[in-house]
Amino acid sequence: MARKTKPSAQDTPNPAQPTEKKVHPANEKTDEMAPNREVSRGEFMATNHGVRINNDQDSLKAGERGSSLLEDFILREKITHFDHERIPERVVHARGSGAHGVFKVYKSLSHLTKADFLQHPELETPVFVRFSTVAGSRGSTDLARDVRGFAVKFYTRQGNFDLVGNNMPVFFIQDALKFPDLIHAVKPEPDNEIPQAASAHDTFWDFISLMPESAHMIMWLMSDRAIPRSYRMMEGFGVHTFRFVNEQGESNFVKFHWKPLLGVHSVAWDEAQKISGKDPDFHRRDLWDAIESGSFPEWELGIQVVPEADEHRFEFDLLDPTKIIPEELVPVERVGKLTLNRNPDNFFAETEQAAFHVGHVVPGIDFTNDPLLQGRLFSYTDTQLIRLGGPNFQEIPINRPIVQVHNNQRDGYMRQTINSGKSSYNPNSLGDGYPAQAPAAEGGFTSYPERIDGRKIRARSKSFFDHFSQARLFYHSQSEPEKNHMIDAFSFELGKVKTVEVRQRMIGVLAHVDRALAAAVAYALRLSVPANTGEPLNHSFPADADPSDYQPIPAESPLARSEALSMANTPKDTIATRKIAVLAADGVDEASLGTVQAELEAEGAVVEIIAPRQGFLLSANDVEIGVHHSLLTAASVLYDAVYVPGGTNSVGTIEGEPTAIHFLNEAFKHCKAIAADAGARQVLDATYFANKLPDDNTPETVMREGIVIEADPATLAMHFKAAIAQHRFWEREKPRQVPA
Ligand code: HDE
Repeated sequence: MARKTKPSAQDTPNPAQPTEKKVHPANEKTDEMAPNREVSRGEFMATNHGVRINNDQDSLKAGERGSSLLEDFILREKITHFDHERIPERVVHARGSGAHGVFKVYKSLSHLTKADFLQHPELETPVFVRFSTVAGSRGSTDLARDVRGFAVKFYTRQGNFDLVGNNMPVFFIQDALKFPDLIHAVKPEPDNEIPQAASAHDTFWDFISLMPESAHMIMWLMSDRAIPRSYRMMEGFGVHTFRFVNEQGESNFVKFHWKPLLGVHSVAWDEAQKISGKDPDFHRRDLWDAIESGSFPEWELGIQVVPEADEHRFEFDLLDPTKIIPEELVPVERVGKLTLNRNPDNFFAETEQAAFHVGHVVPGIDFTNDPLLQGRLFSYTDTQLIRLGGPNFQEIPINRPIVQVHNNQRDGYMRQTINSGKSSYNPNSLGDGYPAQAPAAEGGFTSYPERIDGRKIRARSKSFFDHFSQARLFYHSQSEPEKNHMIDAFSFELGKVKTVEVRQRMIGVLAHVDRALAAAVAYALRLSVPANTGEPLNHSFPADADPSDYQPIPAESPLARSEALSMANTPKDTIATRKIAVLAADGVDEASLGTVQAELEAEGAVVEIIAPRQGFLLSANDVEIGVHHSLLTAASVLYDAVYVPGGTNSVGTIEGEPTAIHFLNEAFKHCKAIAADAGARQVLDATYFANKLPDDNTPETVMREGIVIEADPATLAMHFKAAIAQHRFWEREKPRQVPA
């Protein structure tokens, strides 16, 4: 029989492994950068002074075996440029990934703000977004337990607005003065620079245990939010309370949110650690691949608006960055959509050189007196001066606004703008008074005239001293599996702390959040929960202060739970971009594999075939099927679900492959959806979860167990899709007896 050929993985457009850019949408900003874009295809090589190079293989020498000549400007230039290729990495958020996109508001927000980009539903505002981890170096793993940065630069017609947020809505500290301390504590320890990209060490927990204001943030950091499945599946938060100001000069407080349309999902901690070895670029690759394949990541912009008159309505202070406004108290209104649709052309030029600044605001958006925000307003420009090497970093293509800039700032290293004319000062008459100041009606920025009365004082407002009520609210809002993950996370992190006093002190802090939580962590560390002795909890107070003035004030949140705080309540209605592994070998049943694959791909899932060998496999009916990975280059932790198709020979081979059985065991351990053709049941019988296989295929069983065994491929696909959309079956961990 003649062998039919199905295009191999190498020829098939594979959304997860593109060989060439397919989607390249342009926008006003990417067009504006075009003159800086270099494309060398079809061109000759030249030196930086534009002279064509004839020989890029050999340096200039005195004779074939002679010494190199100083005269060789080609060698000197190339080596010199290379020697200077590196710039300092960001002092925090060094590891990141960026993408271009667009933002559109759903309907005009003119009643709240005069910001132009929030007025016109038909207007597409270009954006550049950078996601990041905080603690690790530029080359560290994406899957560290950490906060994620979520920085958005809007290139608006009124100049750039940067919303420099995180994937958690609160922060560790209340005052910018403590930021260097926090970062010194979490970064690798200074004597041996260990550990990389991890908070699980003594200095971090020493600091945290002495700073009870961090309690709320620590709950978020020990939750699964700190190990996202994808940048595309994280929420984003502006953290601070900002101000909207409308055309009439009226101001409202506003909190910014980003809500991912794919829902909020995480991986398991064991999985995260393994991904860090198998593919440390997991999030970077995931973002890149999704955009290349046209599965554009999307978020809705949400706002919580609080009228000025309600500033003191809450039991917490709106200026305190360790507090959220629970969505039950002020609902999040979804007002627009962000779509990322284009990868950068060059990582360094765009992602690495992107300079975000929380102080980049446009008319209609203004600051509040949050002391953390106020400190940030200084830090972001200052840090670019050292990182990007001088005051002209705003002229780098990725940073410059789409509007032309005219002012009297001049010169400095690497100046790009060629300012014409004699006058570079204001007032001037020689330049006819230009550039002119813009009246507010012409878009000139005017600060909100907030009334300020006060004495100059280095102190903290008493309204910032409830450190535990929202930490408690967060913990109590989690599902049982989420609570278990947090207990495990605390036990892991504190278990890595060598100083027992620090562990013990931290248990004491946790006891103020929830005694059961503290007891569970104490049990794992073989410590006990101390009685509340009234010992000072807060060690962060000024030299001459009375320590008792700086201790937390006990308070209760008016809410027992907030649904929005638990990822268990996230929408679970799509399998788009989920990665499904198919374990198959020669002799696979092509028809059933094809049906299931087509059904999954029709809903946007990415299906990859994993076989004992690379290249292709031959189905039972002699069709060549492209292989994406061999069992050697794949790993279960890189997929969301796994399917074993039928076909006697294929099933026999997979059953006899220990790596394939390990793949399934791990997928089970990490609570993923698993499906097998009824003819492949023997493969599942070879796993450690053989005695946990469901007896039936009813939707209730599938939704409880996440395992489908079925003969009819269409029925199998239907149940499997429902299971994949659930993301993970955390309940499987319940006995917490799953072998490693
Ligand atoms: Fe940052 N932060 N930060 N930060 N931050 C930086 O700026 C700083 C804070 C955030 O992808 C730095 O360009 C201070 C909160 C993101 O390029 C630096 C304080 C939030 C990014 C800096 C904070 C953030 C940064 C380092 C306390 C969430 C990455 C490199 C007062 C709302 C942006 C740089 C990117 C980066 C200072 C606290 C978010 C040093 C002083 C709170 C997403 O300027």
